[in-house]
Amino acid sequence: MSEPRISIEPDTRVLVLTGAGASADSGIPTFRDANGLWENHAVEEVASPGGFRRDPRLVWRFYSQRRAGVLGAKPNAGHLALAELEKSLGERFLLVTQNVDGLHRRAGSERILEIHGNLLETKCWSCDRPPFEDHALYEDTLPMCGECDGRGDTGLLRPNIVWFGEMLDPAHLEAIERFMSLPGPLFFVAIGTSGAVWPAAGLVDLARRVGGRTWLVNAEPAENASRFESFIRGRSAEVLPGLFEVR
Ligand code: BV8
Repeated sequence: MSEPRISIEPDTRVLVLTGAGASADSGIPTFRDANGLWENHAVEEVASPGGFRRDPRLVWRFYSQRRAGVLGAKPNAGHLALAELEKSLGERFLLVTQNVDGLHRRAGSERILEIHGNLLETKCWSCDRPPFEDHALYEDTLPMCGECDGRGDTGLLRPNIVWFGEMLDPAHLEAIERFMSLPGPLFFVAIGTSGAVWPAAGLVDLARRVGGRTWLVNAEPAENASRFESFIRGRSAEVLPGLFEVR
């Protein structure tokens, strides 16, 4: 059976949304795998502002463990294929990732929105100093800002991650809307995502509203597969390298 291919004409824009499945072939556990992250830690404990307030040490141990995992991981063939596609399409391409592992950037992707943040960045909980690159592991010490007096709060540093219950960066959402609403045909390709987390899970509906064609590439049928026009079953590292045909 010939591989399903997505042929991209010269007037077509492509928006790709990736989820944890796109990094699975780099050894990063997905959220819904049997030993996924949800299993080891209750979400509300570690990926929410309340969890950080309650137990910042636990949260920093959880993110330090994941930061170490990412530092030891390498981009896979799927990440590299998307970086190649960006080179061929230029401004007609936009990558929106839910992943916080930084592997798309390491694969060479530049037209990228990390809508849930980045594990390798840290920011201050109390002041609005810009997030900074940080590979340090905080296993038992709690990192303090040092640039602010805590403004009556803790002055603790925190991972530059969008937690559950926190707003996404409005600039990211505006950039996505703008890209989707440009004139001409739009292709929306979601890769390795179960579509369980909002507002990322709603992007397929936005793509359809503007008349875009939609594909889901996933290792197994996901709960959200029915919202896509086409479903391509497979592992991203195997499927992506031969999937796109740029005309
Ligand atoms: C927001 C950073 C407005 C954290 C993440 C109650 C109170 C507050 C909010 C809510 C609420 N109820 C609902 C909400 C909204 C909430 C939400 O969606 N909750 C869900 C659980 C129902 N969303 C939010 O809170 C968002 N903010 O709404 O703000 C607001 C504000 C206040 C109050 C109300 C509303 C913020 C969401 C961002 C959360 N942060 N990440 C961290 O990483 O530690 S989300 C996190 O989970 C990941 O980033 C990722 O996005 C998500 C997991 O999803 P996937 O990436 O899809 O991964 P998953 O494992 O599910 O699926 C992988 C798929 O890949 C599988 O289908 C598998 O089959 C497949 N696969 C596996 N291997 C491969 C493969 N496919 C291909 N190849 C392979 N090799």
